[in-house]
Amino acid sequence: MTHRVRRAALRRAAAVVTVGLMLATGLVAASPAQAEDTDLVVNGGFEDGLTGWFVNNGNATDSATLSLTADAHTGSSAVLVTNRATTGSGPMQDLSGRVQAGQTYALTARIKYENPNGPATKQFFATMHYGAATYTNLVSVVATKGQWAQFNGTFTIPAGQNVSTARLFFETPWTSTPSADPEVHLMDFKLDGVSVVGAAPPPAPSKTIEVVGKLPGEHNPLIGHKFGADGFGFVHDGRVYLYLTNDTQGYAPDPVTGVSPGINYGDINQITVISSADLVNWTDHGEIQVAGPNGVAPFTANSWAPGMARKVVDGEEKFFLYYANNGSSSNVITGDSPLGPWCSERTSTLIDGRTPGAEDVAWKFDPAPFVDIDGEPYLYFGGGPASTSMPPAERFNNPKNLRVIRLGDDMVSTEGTAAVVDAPVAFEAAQVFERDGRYYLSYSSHFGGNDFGGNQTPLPGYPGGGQIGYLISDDPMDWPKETYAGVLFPNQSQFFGAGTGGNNHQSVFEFEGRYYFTYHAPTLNKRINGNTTQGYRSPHIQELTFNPDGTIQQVVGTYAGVDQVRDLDPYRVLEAETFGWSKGIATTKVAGGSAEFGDAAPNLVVRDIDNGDWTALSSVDFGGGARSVTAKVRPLASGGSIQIRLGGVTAPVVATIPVDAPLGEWTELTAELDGVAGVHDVYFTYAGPQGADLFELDTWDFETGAGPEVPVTVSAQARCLGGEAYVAVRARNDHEAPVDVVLETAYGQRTVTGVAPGANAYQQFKTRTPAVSAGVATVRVTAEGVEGTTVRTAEYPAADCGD
Ligand SMILES: [Ca+2]
Ligand SMILES: [Ca+2]
Ligand SMILES: [Ca+2]
Repeated sequence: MTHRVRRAALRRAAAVVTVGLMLATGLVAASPAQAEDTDLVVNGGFEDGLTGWFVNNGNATDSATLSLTADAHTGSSAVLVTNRATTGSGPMQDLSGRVQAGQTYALTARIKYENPNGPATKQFFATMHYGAATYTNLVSVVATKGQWAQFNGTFTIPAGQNVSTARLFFETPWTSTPSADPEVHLMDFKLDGVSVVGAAPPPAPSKTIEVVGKLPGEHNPLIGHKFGADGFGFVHDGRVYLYLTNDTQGYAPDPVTGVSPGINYGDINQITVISSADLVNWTDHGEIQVAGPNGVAPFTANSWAPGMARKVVDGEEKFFLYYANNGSSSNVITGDSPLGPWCSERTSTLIDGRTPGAEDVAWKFDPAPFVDIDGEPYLYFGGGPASTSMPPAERFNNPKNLRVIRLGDDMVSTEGTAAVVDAPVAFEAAQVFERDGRYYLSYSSHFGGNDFGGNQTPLPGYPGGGQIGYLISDDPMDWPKETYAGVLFPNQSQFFGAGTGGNNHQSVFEFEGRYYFTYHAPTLNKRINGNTTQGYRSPHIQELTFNPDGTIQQVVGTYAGVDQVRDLDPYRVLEAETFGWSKGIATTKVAGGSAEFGDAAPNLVVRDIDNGDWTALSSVDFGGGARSVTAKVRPLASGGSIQIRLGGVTAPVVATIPVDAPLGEWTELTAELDGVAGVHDVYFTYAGPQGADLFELDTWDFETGAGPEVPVTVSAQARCLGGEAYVAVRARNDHEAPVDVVLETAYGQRTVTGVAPGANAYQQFKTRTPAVSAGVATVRVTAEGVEGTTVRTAEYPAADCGD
């Protein structure tokens, strides 16, 4: 529904500039139309129990009991309101986000009261509670005792009314001391058939990132379709999991300007999880609803700066996800796997003002667990302003705002007293790893100012503002200032330029014998909005290398990132929400488990697929040859298709999957992939009618079918002729019999039949431009007596033939 509305809105916007075209192509049928009126009340007839309803809680004294009654006006049930404490005590529904200022709505409902000692008639109100304390009576009715009365009226929300919270409830007229005459003011009543009909709610603005946020060939940021900060790397079973503060949660780009208000950490109560077995192709596992009323730990409000640990507790392998409940406390939830499912073993926060040794820590946040090789678990945390009792120079240089405490064997309790981590110029983000029997603690440095004794110059060698420093110790509990070892990463703005400064938060993990350093930088935000960024951060990884004495070589931040540690094996079910690069798509969690990661793991689908959008997998090893690829797809519009290309988004199409199944149903569609062999970047490009939401994608499944192949040697070159760029492609027949060859580039295709053994098929494709960027040519070869097609690719470099 939301989708359809949004599409219609987009079409309306497009109509302004392309009316002529639309008339010419007959698309005018999609002309602007008033959105249809909609009933904005959920379960207004109480046929679905009390879903959507709760007791008005506008004042602390409001209270009542809601239950279902079979004495319904319509259908088989209505709500019965009893034990009313105030005149406002009645059933309420939250209409926030559904009603709009300036709009007129029609309200109907049925109400009945029956108390024998009550008055013969009684007035009731339908009332809206806006924001903190604005109450507006919308419609009233005078009911006759024992009979269903009908609310039937309209109301217009004033144009200037803030409707960011708007809650509808039913009540009796106000009096300050209703308990003086409860039969008149606090009678039980029944309610049924509630409806508020009016303009459909405005669609939520799209959060889809339309730019290519991670450029093909580059490995930072890790993902280009959403944000994520404070990454914590965790290795389990051959995969790297990265847990991230969900910066996308409050991202709300203006539909016209594309600019979002600045990040508001208070909006964030989810943790984003991505994982990879190769450090380039990342799977989006979606968000964990950690905090807030519907969170795993509803007694916390926020979930920032996650940290993850594994431990066998009472013979059971468990996973513990620590997070900051804003600056006030830290907490932990427990998972059966790195992907959940999650539960809370606690009913109050793990680290807070009551934690011994943490009393003086201003911000009891950024919890980073560390389980030593002997199984002893520790938690590092803390940050923020230094104690004002220190002299200014000490507040600046040695603020003593970080802590370490032993965790209980259950991982969800602490033991003993927290010890000070005396990290120079410390601000936040303590994290520990072990290497060769020594412990390394990295942390983020502060930016000076009043919280740290005013602006001062750090002691020689101490970090400047917003850098990552580190300490080396022999004891995970003992961190005097003498363990300080230097700056391991300067501020990210030094590498990524204007708009990328600000805070940082790092982790170090070991994966297959190498050490890696995670950090964040608002580089995707910069690609969307230029140098004026709004604070939305993206995860990055660089390799961490050591000097012979164990100190760390300072990390250089790059868009190139780290090497892909292994090729991707395509011969299994792959989640479509795994990709190395993407453009214009979004993901969403769907019901049911993951085909690749198991029933207990969340499953996502790729959505918001428009003509021209694409996703790509880096370094896929097809080995001796692929036979086919199958997409699990849900068509949303007719005429869509998926093209498979090797090596680039404009490379020749090697296979096409027409998405021509029934709309709205999940279907598996297959295309032949005869002869695609060896290692390639695989691009899935999506095509279909412009302006249509084409389809959703769940999984890919490649089948191997290595058959006999025709031996050929292929090459491609870019060259200049008379100031114009050409792409030349050559295929030599290494087979013992003649072959047919199709040479193809982005600039054309040529078929050469009957190429003799040892001879070449050759074509020079005219680009009709003075310059050509690097690309990939495809060669398809067939021979009599050999089944199928042999497909080979050849890369060519860029050429500039201008001047
Ligand atoms: Ca009913
Ligand atoms: Ca899109
Ligand atoms: Ca999926």
